[in-house]
Amino acid sequence: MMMDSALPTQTAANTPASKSANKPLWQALKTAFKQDSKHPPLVQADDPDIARRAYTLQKKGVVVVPDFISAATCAQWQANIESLMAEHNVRARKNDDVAGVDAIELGEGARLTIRHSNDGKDAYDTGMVDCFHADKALPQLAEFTQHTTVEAIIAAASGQSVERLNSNFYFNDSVTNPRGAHMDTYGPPSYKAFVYLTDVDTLDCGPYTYYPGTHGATPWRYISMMWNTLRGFPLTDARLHLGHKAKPLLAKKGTLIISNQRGFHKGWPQAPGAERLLLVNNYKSVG
Ligand SMILES: O=C(O)CCC(=O)C(=O)O
Repeated sequence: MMMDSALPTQTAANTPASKSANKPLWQALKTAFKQDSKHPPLVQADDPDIARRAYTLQKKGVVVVPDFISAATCAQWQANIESLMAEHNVRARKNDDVAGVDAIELGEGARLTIRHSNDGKDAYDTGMVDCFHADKALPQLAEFTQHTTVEAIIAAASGQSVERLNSNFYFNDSVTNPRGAHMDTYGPPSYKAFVYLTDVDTLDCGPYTYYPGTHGATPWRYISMMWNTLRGFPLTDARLHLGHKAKPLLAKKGTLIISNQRGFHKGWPQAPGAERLLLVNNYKSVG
């Protein structure tokens, strides 16, 4: 077992944020402002379904597509992930009384991480399992990780082609203290595509939660960044989002959610005993 308390920021949930979160404030504000002064491109797609979804993604920062992956495939992938976790005794290790992140190398860059706590100012996501490059360990996930529709929607919304950086799975079991609202970046947008592999149809399940509209130019981004500097929090935290409504995205397994990670988002706190499993692809625009 490798215990590495120097790894707490290395979850898919916060890696992009942590890279930029410690920039000097003036530089960060300049980066945010440069992005905010750009006009959104025209949505361009021949396929009307893609165009419609891209328009919603561009306008709201998030789009939800039900029945994207069949229930049978979700069940198959869930079984594959469960056996991978069983092989590495993950459910038992989640209860170890240790600090930091427990990391298990799976080869070819795939890595299972179990968050026990964050060593920063707040503890969060205790018990969350985040598997990096899950598709390297489980190639059968390619039907989702390499899905061209997802990339087409993001490209039509952003006016740029996209590159997939990594594909992870998140397994949340009784994560009652998820990370609070945050943006992954205040610079050029990055996107994530999530697919629920279990039904996430009650708040107890801990749905992915988005603040629609916060991906665009909003004064709260700047106020929040200045506030964080004063309080010593990462610049990407979104502790002030007055007037924006959190939208917990309740949905059945197989539902696809694409979100612009410049917008404020978080996981909803789970009830003790609740479980949630999802896949997530992380994309960046490549001009
Ligand atoms: O687990 C969740 O619902 C939130 C995930 C998140 O914040 C992220 O991937 O950036």
